Amino acid sequence: MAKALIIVDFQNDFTPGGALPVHEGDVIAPRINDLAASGDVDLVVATRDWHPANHGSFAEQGGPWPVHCVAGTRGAQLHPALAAEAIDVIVDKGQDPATEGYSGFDGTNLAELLRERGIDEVVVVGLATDYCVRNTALDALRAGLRVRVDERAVRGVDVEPGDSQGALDELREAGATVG
Ligand code: VGL
Ligand code: ZN
Repeated sequence: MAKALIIVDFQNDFTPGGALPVHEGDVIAPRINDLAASGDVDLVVATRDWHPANHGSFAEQGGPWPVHCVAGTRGAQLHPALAAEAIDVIVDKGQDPATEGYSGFDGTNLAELLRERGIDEVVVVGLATDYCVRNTALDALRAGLRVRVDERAVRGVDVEPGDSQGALDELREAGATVG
């Protein structure tokens, strides 16, 4: 069986200077690149938050977030510090205006892709720990995959202090390895 690295939403809008910046969101780039190049993973997937301009999660639509990651914009592009040549497949998510689309499995072919490639274990990294990393890792567990979250390669929004730590605790309780 095989292992995949899932890089969640490492995009310009989630890093300092972006529309919805995660504190120190950019500092995880070298760690992500190391994991992607380690030879320890058989497949590298990068998800992108890829919203229509009228996405329901945007404040102007009554949602909780500023406009971010609008499909095709600079803010939605993968962060330039990510070693693009290491990425095998890009999975766009959050395209349905009516659902949050936090999980890389939500409304995408990610589960099918992993099944086709014989993946039984995933390492989940990226942004943000308390939203899209959390939801993607929980869905991976529900899909029957072994899940490890690389603690050094994630950062969170922490709308409330401790949200990211809470998400990591929740993931551990749900069966993921966090370390
Ligand atoms: C995310 C908030 C809104 C994430 C995406 O990638 O964690 N967070 N959209
Ligand atoms: Zn979003």
